[in-house]
Amino acid sequence: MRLEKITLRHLKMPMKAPFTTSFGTVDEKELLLIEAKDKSGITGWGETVAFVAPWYTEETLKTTWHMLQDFLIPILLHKEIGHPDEVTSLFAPIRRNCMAKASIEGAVWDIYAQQTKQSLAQALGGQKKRIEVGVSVGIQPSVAQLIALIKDHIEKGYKRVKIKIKPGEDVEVVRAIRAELPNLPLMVDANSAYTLDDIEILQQLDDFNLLMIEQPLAADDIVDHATLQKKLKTPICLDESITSYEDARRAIELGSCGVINIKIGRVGGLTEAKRVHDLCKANHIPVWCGGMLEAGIGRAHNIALTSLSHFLLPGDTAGSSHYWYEDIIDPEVNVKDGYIEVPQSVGIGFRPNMAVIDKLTISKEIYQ
Ligand code: OSB
Ligand code: MG
Repeated sequence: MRLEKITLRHLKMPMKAPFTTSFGTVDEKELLLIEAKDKSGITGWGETVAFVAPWYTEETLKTTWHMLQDFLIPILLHKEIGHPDEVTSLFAPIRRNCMAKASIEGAVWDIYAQQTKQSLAQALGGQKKRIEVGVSVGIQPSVAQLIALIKDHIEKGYKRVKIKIKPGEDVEVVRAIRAELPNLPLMVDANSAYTLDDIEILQQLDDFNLLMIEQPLAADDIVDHATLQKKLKTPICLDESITSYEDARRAIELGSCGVINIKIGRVGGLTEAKRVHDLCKANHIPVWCGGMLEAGIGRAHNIALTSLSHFLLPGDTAGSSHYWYEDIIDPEVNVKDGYIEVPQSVGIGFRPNMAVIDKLTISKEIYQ
């Protein structure tokens, strides 16, 4: 393939409910959509997952735009590409900026899948016809509201619930949930809000039969996570700490985690995500697909990735209507009885809804 025209759109999407973690609140999602056109006329789509502020990782919406415009698009435009894996090598001289890289690499994978007349899931080697879905619930104003929300999600069929914790809103919150829902598949995500000084709090969480504790310690620290994992029965799941295959290899070698959450944007693309998946499979470390409050294009990529065999646990891949009044794809992502059907049509299996996209676009730039 040879990319001849790339359109970047900056979208602002109102969210149905604000999402609060240990580091802040998102109440409106901004994202970039990448529309890449191949010389054969096939169009592929990608989505950036960086937030406006750099609290989850160092990338922001503006840094992803800068990287795309000044480095990544010039590398790919008018270059002959045989297979999407080549994009990872072409981007290798550029350090990190994983979310920027992943967004355009995703569009290349979409084009490749269409050219080879496969679904994106098939192109990645995914076999599953449907995937299990969990839900991530942000920090709520009260424990009563949190429990009501969790019950609502269970009724909708979600297979597991993840809640966000932070110092002061942890053990007692989990205790209150467990008192009412003793058998709920439950996990917690701290987004790096703790240090080893908090070990006693984290050890108390061991008593609640949690599926895992996600990213309790610093994003760049797999050493302290290894120390902590030795003192906990509950598996640690790494999120922020794993930005590549090499990070995953080192974390597994050190014993820093029992589970890894894979996010396409965090590891720099589908090719790298698949490598992390394969490594975890070889090492018997279960993986699941994380979420970044994606709109439909990003969601479609997550679904395709989750069709790979070693995604053994439900992901943060809730349906479109969980986040959006109106999603940017047609049909929208639908969760039924806790499952999403993996589309079998060519490419990502969802059509971009141009009317909604145009309505939400606040600026647009064309590169050719
Ligand atoms: O840590 O997994 C996370 C949302 C924003 C940033 C980081 C995280 C999350 C979530 C929500 O947990 C996942 C989703 O529903 O998309
Ligand atoms: Mg997380």
